[in-house]
Amino acid sequence: MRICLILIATGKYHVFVRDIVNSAKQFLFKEHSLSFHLFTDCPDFEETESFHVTYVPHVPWPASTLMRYHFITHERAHLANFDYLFYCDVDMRFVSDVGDDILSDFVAVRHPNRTDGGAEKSLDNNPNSTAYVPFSIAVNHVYVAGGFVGGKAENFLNMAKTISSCVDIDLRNKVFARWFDESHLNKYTLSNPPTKLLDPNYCWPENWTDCKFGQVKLLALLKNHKEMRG
Ligand code: UD2
Repeated sequence: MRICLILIATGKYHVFVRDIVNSAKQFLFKEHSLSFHLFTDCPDFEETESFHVTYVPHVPWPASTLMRYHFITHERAHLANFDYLFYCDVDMRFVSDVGDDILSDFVAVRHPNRTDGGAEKSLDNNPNSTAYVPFSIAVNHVYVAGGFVGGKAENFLNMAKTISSCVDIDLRNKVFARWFDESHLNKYTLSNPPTKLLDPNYCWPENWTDCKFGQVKLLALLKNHKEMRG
C-alpha cells in the first residue's frame, strides 16, 4: 500500500516536525510504503521522493488549525495517488507499532476527554454554524478527536472537500465553529460514521498515566498552547 501521513507546521510548530517524522518512520505502517506531505511556512525542510513539502502562509489562530482541510484539498491531485491518507497533528509522537488493523475506509479516534459521553459539551451548539448539532442528537454522539484521522484516499479527500466548503460558508457568515476543524469533523461523522473507530490510545495526552485502552500508540504532546500559537 502507498500511504501518506499529512502534517501541518506553521509558525512555531515546525519544531515538532522531525520528532513526529522519526517516530512515524519507526512505528507507522512498517509493512507499507510510507510518505509524508508537510504543509509549512518554514524553509528548512528538504523535499525528497517520500517527503513532499507545500509552502503555505502562517495564519493566526484559529485559522492555522481551521484551514487544514483547505490545504489538503488544494493538493488533491498529488494526494489522490496514495491508497490511504492519514492526517496527524504535528505535536504528536508514535510510541508503538501501528499497522494494518487501522486501515479502513474512514478512521477516527474517540476523544480522550469524552470517553464517558458528554459530547454535547464539545459539539457546536450554534445554529448559525454549519457544524451545529442539535442537543437531542449531540447527547448520543461519539466525539472524535481532530488530531488523528484517516482513511482511503478518495474518502479522505471527499471529507476534506466537504469540511472546507462548510468552513467557507461559516467564514462568509463570520462564524467559527466551537472547536474549529474538530467541530466540523464531528458534524461530518454524523452522516459519515467512521468505519474504524479507534480508542483514545491513538490520541493519548503525554501527561496522562494508566491508559485503560491498551498499549499507547500515539501521544499528544504536552505544550504551552498560548506560547506555541504566538
Ligand atoms: C486539538 C486537536 C487538533 C484540532 C484542535 C482544534 C488533538 C490531538 N488535537 O488540538 O487536531 O482539532 O484541537 O481546536 O485532537 N498548527 C500550526 N501552527 C499553529 C497552530 C496550529 O501548524 O500556529 C497546526 C499543527 O499541526 C497543530 C494543529 O494545527 O498540531 C492543531 O493545533 P493545536 O495542536 O495547537 O491544537 P489543540 O492542541 O487544541
